[in-house]
Amino acid sequence: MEQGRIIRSLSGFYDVDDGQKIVRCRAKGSFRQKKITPLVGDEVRFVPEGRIEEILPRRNRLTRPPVANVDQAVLVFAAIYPEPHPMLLERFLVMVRTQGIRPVICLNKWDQTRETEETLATSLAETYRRAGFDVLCTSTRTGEGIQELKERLSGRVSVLAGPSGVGKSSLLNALIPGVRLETGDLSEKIQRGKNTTRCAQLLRLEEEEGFVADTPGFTSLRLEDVTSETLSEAYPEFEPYKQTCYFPLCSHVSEPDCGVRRAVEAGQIVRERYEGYLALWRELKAEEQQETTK
Ligand SMILES: Nc1nc2c(ncn2[C@@H]2O[C@H](COP(=O)(O)OP(=O)(O)O)[C@@H](O)[C@H]2O)c(=O)[nH]1
Ligand SMILES: [Mg+2]
Ligand SMILES: [Zn+2]
Repeated sequence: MEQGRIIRSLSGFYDVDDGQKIVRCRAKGSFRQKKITPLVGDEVRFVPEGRIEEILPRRNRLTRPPVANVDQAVLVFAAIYPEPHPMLLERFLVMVRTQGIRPVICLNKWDQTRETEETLATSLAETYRRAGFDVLCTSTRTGEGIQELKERLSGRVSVLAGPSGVGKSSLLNALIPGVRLETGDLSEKIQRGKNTTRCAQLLRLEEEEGFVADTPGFTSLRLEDVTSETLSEAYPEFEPYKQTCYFPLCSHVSEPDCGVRRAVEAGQIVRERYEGYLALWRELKAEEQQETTK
């Protein structure tokens, strides 16, 4: 049996790269019964006739976009249009942290902003930088930030994620000489919900010795593998203040004498991040209560 990595998934077929060649495979029949779905990024054992026999243990996985075994996730939004979606960003950061994946925030189409003008994108950049995130402002039109993005991708396996139409495929076209990913006209995309990128695929960065996945866009994201009790683990900046909460199992929502809320008031924790935590905590709590009354 041979071993390789799934680099592309297209309606039931998987292209597996063993380092020398790419073999188009189907998944073994029993995967379907066991509800096992191979993902781009999976290390698999396969037979040369084109059948995946086994998926090796995953380091991590995301459901949206569907990938496994990535080091880093670059969440891409457009600066102005389509308008950035702060709670989608927040959800995505939680999912990424929960899976132990390094997050990078990329605000593309920065050419659409003006230096003097405050926009949602400029305030997001400022907020998330203050919260300690790596935030890049890029443009495939002017080339701004492309070199920085290249540096982040170097030597890592990354995935570009985000809504449709923000420029993920365009960024990869700018980054990787010779690839020509299909990009889409925006008005068509928004009006008809068109997704130019239909499949996830992993591309090799030759000089930088990394891999990067282009993925179809998504606009909603369900929180998985996280509960109201574990949510705060996705907020590493809360960590130093948790020890000063009066209640050992403090949820940092309404308990008295909460160290996290004190730190928010004192400006030591970025308020927008805490508000994001609160919104997601309430959502998880409501879901959990529904589960128990079912
Ligand atoms: N103004 C501007 N438009 C861009 C930029 N990057 C991509 N676009 C345009 O945005 C549209 C969507 O791009 P695409 O790469 O298909 O987005 P994807 O759906 O995220 O892969 C296309 O019309 C691109 O030409 C940019 O940096 N600035
Ligand atoms: Mg695309
Ligand atoms: Zn607390």
